[in-house]
Amino acid sequence: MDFKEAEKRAAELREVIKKHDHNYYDLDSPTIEDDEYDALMRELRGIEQQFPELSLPDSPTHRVGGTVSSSFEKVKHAVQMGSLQDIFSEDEVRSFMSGVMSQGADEFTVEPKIDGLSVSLEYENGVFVRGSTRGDGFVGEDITANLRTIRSIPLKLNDAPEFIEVRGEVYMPRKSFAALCEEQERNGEPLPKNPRNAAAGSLRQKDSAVTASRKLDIFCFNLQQIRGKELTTHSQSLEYMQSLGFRIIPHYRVCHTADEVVERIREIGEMRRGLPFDIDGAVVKVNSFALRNEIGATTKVPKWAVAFKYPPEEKETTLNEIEINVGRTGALTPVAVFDPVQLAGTTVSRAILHNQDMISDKDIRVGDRIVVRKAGDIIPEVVRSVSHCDNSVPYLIPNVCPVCGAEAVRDGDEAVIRCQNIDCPAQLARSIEHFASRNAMNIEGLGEAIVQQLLDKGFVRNVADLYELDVQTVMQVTGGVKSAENLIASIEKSKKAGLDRLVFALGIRGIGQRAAVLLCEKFGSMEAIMQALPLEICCIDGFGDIMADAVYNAMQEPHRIELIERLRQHGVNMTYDSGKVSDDLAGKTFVLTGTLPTMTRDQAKKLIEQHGGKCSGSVSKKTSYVVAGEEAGSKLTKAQELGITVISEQELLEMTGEN
Ligand code: 0OX
Repeated sequence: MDFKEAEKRAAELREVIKKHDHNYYDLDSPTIEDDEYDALMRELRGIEQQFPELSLPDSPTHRVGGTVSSSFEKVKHAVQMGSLQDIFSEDEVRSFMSGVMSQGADEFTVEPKIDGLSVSLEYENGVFVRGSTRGDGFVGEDITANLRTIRSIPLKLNDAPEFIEVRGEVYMPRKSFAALCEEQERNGEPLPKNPRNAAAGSLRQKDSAVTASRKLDIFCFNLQQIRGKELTTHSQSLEYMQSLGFRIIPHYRVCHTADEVVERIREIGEMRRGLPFDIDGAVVKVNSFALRNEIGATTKVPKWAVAFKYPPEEKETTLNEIEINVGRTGALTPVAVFDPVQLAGTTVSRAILHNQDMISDKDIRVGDRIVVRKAGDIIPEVVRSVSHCDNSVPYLIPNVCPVCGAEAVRDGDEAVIRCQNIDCPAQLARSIEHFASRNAMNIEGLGEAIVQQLLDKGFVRNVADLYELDVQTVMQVTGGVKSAENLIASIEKSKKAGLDRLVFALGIRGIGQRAAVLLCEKFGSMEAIMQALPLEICCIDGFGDIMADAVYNAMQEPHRIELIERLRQHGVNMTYDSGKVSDDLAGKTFVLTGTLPTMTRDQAKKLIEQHGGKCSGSVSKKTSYVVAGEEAGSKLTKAQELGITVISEQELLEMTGEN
């Protein structure tokens, strides 16, 4: 491709990607499969690598990857990013209202208060040039690279003014939070406390690829500065911001009386549990910019706005016990066990206490009356201790492992305390459970109870021992022949599991399923992964230094080397099969459109890739074939315009020798 063609194609791709981002993030109505989206991004990245001049600052490729400098630059905010005065009762709302009304205010907005992190976004001639945290309201930190990874933050505005700065709240949707918790749990990492905390941690990542993986989102709610456009009210500015491409605060309403304002606050409160993100209040603002100026601000907060805080759903109960769980990586996790209470629709009786700092800060002791709630409506947490009982003492996480009695020490500057014994039975049990789990080696029938019995009876000491079990032995723990036979068959079947599953099953810290696939794609075999140097691992897109070091160090541990060798001897698969069948379609790019007679799009895509071909979501001169089914739309028309060969499913099957 020459420069002119590349320039044109890059512009096309940017346009298409932007449209899909808009459909996905702003309209909640995705118009492309994830893998097709990835293919578009890959193509654009390829062009930009070949022609770096085409890597414009507004390109969506800048959303992912790249490492930012080791410390964030400070940013002085031209317009102060004030916080809000909190109020807690309807009486206080009414008194705020009468105060501002006496100064002439007759129009207000009420909007949800998103529980996230305030950021400022600056655009010069429509291009996103800088994003920063609120900091202390006067000086924040430059987190542009990380903010670029949030797809709902426009990198380029439609019909932009000369300069605009908007303020918004970055948050982690409850769904992303639940997924992150699940992943952290699978990887044996500490759980984030709540969506807000998780969003904060994600935004302050040194490696923006990590931010990108966290699926953050934003709502914009304030026009900080603008040059080249006159606006007179807040609601007008929200509409204008929306027209520029910003995702603005939802459910806001313009109200005219104190009754209307109170009513809207109640309505937002009722919506609260059903929203896909956390809110902790409603914000009431004077609508007119001119009046806002007249009313003014204190050094900290504007006097023309207040935040009404909803009481969180909290319950009081008694803390009966603090249990210590020992995880796969030896981390000692204290768990509060309390009298059961109903919260956000379920009965809860346990909550993770995270670490010693949290327990000490809140001075939580066994026997206390405590207040509990659900963070992000999902994860139970202890909010505070209400009262201690007589003779109680401050709680300290033991410095010995409760399971094996070995020393447990605080891990560097992490808050986690870990059991130091690599043969700790609890660590072994958790790591065998992880090895057998559905997303790892998928050994059906090897749950917690069976693993514990196998360990207790001394039948296994590590995962390699599983492959030496026989029906006779297993029967002693399962009780029946049939179940023992099934378990042995399942263990046998796991030998053929994909290498990515095995890499994930090994339980290397920080290496989840996705990272395992990436390692396999890059190195192809266990042997190559074991020999890989941190520098080679680090250049995998999506990997940072920490992950690379974790893999390298894990592969130097003598016990792990021995374990892998034993697994190999037992016939466990050690090579990566990407599913490739032939190279018949190598170098060819296909676009699928319409409904194919027998195959789904995913099946057709898989078939093409198995034969070395590539699939793309959009038709261009680079497309080799368009596979068209019934009701093929604009892609078919475009193929015809560009003179690209259009084939049927039948012809595709013939090309791949499948028919
Ligand atoms: C929120 C939120 C925060 C801008 C001017 C004064 C305070 N978390 O959702 N802040 C503001 O307003 C700022 N509005 C919001 N909706």
